[in-house]
Amino acid sequence: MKETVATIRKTSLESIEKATSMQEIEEIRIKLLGKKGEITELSKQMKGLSQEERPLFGQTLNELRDVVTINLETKKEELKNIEKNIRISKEVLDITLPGRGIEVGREHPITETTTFLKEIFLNMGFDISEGPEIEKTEYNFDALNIPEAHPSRDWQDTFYIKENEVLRTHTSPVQVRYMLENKPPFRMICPGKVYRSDYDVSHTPMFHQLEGLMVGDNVSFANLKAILTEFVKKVFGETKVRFRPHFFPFTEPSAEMDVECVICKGDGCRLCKNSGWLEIMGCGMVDPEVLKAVGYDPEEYTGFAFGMGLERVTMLRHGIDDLRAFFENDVRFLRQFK
Ligand code: 2NL
Repeated sequence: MKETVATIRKTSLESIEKATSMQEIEEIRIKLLGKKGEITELSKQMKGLSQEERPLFGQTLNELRDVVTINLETKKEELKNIEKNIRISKEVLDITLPGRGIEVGREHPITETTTFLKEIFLNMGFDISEGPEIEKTEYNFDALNIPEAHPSRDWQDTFYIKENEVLRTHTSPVQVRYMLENKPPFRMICPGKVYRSDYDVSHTPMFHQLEGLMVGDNVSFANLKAILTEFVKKVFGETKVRFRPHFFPFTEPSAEMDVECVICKGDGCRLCKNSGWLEIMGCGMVDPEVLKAVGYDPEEYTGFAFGMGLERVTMLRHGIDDLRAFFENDVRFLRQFK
């Protein structure tokens, strides 16, 4: 028995020493200490020994088990280290390779125009307000004197969320909210995204507007002309403007404002359809019905309002002739604007 132990000890320590892989180590462990391993089988022979022989044999077996276990663990660590070193030596990092370029985005021209226009109005004392893109029909239509049967209310033109909830079709409801929350006198603008169910070469279902509103106790059409003319000068430089009569449900009187064509300077070209003029925005004196709807007394206060499409203003500023370019986000297009 003693000899068997000594032989197992000798051969197992030798085979552990010779092992060259983790798999080999595991195989040796099973061969010795597994369910049917040599050492396990030896311990089963304890039963056949006398009371006096047992303790010594037990001790010898425990020692054998300990020495084998320790040697297995030590070898395992050794092999792990070797494997790690091999892995690391294969990991070559070529620090002379050029780095991958990081693509840098560009500010969208619509954003740039919005910031530019906001700055102009801020300098003229206007407050800036924003509101939700999902609006009550009450604020989007009713408060703005838009009749129940007006075509713009039709589900074919407006994205309805519920019977009385829409994606705002203009930024005007922001102004309604502003009037409900503030007392005149004030002047404010509201830029933002608006939605209409319309999609062709010159219309996208989402586009951007900037509207403005000034209310006080003596706000006149002369004030409207002065402010808007000054604004247009800041955007397009010294240029002729004109106001043409128009109709909007929420202003009375109403007008459309034109600037001299930025391309032909009034001579007539393709852009201005030979008229020499470009429409830049709609405007007018706030209709008394709108003032009443937000609880203002039209005898006490008057106001003017205006609205413009930011895509259109951006196209005129940069000579872009296709609206769709704004929504494709082709970096080659965006890179042209510094
Ligand atoms: C256009 C015309 C306009 C307004 C918007 C407005 C808002 C309130 C009251 C009265 Cl709360 N008016 N906004 C007025 C006139 C014209 O926009 O062609 N926009 C692209």
